[in-house]
Amino acid sequence: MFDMDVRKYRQVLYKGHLSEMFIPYMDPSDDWFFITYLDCGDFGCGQCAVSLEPYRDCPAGAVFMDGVFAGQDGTPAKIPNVIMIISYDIIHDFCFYIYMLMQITEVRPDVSLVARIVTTVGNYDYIVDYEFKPSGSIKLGVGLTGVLEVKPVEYTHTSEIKEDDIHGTIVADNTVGVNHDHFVTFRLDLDIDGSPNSFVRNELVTKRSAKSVNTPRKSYWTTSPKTAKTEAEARVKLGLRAEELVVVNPNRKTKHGNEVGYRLLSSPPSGPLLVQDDYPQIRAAFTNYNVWITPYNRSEVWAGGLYADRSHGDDTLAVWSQRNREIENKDIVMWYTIGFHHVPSQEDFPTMPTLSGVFELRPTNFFEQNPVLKSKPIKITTAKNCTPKND
Ligand SMILES: [Cu+2]
Repeated sequence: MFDMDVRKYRQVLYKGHLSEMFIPYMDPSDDWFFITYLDCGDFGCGQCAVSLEPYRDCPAGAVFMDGVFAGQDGTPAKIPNVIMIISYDIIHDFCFYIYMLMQITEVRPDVSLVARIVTTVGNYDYIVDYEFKPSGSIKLGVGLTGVLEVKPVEYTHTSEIKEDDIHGTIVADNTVGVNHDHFVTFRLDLDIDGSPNSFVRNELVTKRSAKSVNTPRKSYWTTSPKTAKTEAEARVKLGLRAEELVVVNPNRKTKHGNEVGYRLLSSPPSGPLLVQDDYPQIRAAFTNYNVWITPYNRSEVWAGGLYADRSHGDDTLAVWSQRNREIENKDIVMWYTIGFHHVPSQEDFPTMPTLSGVFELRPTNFFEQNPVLKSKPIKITTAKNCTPKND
C-alpha cells in the first residue's frame, strides 16, 4: 500500500488467497450422502480456472494475464487470459461542509483496481474478485453461479409430496434442486507494517450512564479491546456479539498513539449446521468458526489439509489450532470463511443468477488521516449521458 503522507510503500497483506471450499449437500440418502465436496482439495480451484472472455466475463478496457498452475502431474500448466485486471471509477460525494452559509462540496473519484479470476468447479462457477481501493481497503468478493446439482423425482408439484424426503425444492417437472451450503475459506497472511502482528477483539459493551451524568441519557456503548494471546482466544463465531476484529502491529503507532491496523468487515455471518460428529463436518472442521488466527507456518496453507481428497479430518485448520500456539506479536495468519446456506429456488433453474458475498480488510488507524484526501479531484468534463434534468 502506498502511503502518500510518508511517500513510501507499507506492508499490509503478504499473501491472500482462496484456501478451501466446502459444499455439503443435505440429502442423507444412499445416492447423495457422500456429496460433500471440498472443491479446492478435491478438484483444484487453480486447475479449474478458466480463460476469461472480453465482454462476457469482463467489461471493456480490461487487461488480461496468463496464469500458470501446477498440473495434476506437478508440471506447470499455462492457462491463457485467466486473470482480468481493470480499474473503474464510481464518483461520489466525498466531503460536505457548510461554512458561513456557503455550501462547499469536495468530490473525489472512488477508483478501484479489480483483479478477477473465475474457476469452474464441476457444476458451479466461482468468480473471485480482489478489489483495491484508494481508501486503503482491500475487498474480496466471491460470486456463485452455474447449474444446480439436481436429482430426479416423481413429483411435478409440491402437493404430491407425501413425506419430507426431497431435501430441496422442486425447481422444474420431476426435478429437485437439493439443499446445500457453500463455505469459502480465505487464507490471509497479514503483515501490517511488518510481520509481528497481534489480533485484537474489540468488543462494544453497553454501559449505563453514571449517576453523576446529568443528562436524560441512560446508556451508551464503549469499547473493550482484548488482545488474543493464543489461538483458542482467536476463534470467532461471528454474529454472537458486537465486536470489531482488528489485526494490529503493536510495535507501530500513529502520531496520536493508536496502534496501526486493519480490521475485518465480514459478510453476514453463516456457520455450519451439520452436527460436529458428522463425518463431512469432521473433514471440514475448518468451518466451525468464521475466523481463526494461527501463527505463520509454511506447511499450513490449505484449510482442509494437504490431501483433502482422502482426508479423515486429521490435517485441517481445526486440528492445527488445537496446539493453541502463542499468536501475540507474531507473524500471524487470519482465516476467514464466507458461508452461504443455499435453499434452491425456481429462479436458480436451469442456471442461477450470481449470488455474491464480499468482505473487506479496512485500514483502522493505519493512516494518519483519510488517504483519499491526497487523491486528485475529479476533472469536470461534459458528459452527454450525465446531464441534469431541468424541470
Ligand atoms: Cu449453491
